[in-house]
Amino acid sequence: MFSKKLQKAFNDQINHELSSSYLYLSMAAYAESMNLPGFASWMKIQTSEEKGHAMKLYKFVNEHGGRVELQAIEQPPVEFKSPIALFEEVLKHERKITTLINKLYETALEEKDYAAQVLIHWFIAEQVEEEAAASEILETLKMAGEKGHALIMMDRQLARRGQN
Ligand code: OFO
Repeated sequence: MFSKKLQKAFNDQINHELSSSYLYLSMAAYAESMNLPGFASWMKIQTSEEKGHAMKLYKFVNEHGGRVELQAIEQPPVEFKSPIALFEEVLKHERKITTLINKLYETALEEKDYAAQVLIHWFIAEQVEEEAAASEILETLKMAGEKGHALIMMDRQLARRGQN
């Protein structure tokens, strides 16, 4: 039995994942405006992944006898101060999502919904990867700098995401 409380929490999480997708698309647009095609490509792949996360939850809600109810998506930020600030924002955002996923898991525990718990395990592991990827890029950017040659090299490196 899919409790109303957990169903609402799942619908909220669908919204958070779609909002993430929208945020990364806005970050891609910023990168395009800065002539950083590699950064833009990385963000566009992230956009698709977030949509995939939302759809994983969507599928589960339907299969679990629930009802998907989509909610409004807030306007994401349009401007970012620099490529470093961009990835600081990515890391901050993913940490926020991790907290939300953990809360979703706590609700599934309270509601004794074992199927939901199994699904959320996947998201818990995914968040570890999401935070690690953002943190690694951020640290490299801070070390190498975000100007001239270093920025071009970083842009090329980010362009390789999804190619191997
Ligand atoms: Fe869906 O993991 Fe990022 O936000």
